[in-house]
Amino acid sequence: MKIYFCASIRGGREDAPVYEHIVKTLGKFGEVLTEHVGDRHLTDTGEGLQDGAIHDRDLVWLRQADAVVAEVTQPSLGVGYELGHAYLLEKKILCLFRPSSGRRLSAMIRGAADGERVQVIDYHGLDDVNEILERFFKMEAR
Ligand code: 6K6
Repeated sequence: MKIYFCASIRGGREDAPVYEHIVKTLGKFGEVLTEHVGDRHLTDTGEGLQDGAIHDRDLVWLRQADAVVAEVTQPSLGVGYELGHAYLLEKKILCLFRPSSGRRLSAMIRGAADGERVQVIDYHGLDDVNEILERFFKMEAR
């Protein structure tokens, strides 16, 4: 199972510890192609790649992925772009959103959910993540 994890980078890294926890938990379910997104020490210089190289490499990984998991609480243009691609590539998608942030999730993300191939789950904290992922990947295996 190849998993593409998306979360905000230049959109803001305030939730980086949350991303790190999700990436660690995702490791139980498969190979996370984008582990670096969960690295709380990631800086704005990133891995030293040009933006074009990052874009092209990430889209190759996205095509290879069996499932896409996104933390969407912090709005990010990059994550929205990746989710649009994943949707059109007919990937199985799980978006995780924390209502306690006080934000409202974009209608283009929440409105894409069909409860099966595309799921948007509201969660409250790190303790919820494992169970949500177990349910998602059990459905994925069917
Ligand atoms: C690190 C910090 C700033 O730039 C970097 C290096 N850049 C990236 N490296 C890998 N993936 C990236 C990078 N920038 C964006 N992405 C992809 O877009 C990731 O897969 C994230 O899911 C998403 C984040 O988009 P923004 O718009 O929040 O940066």
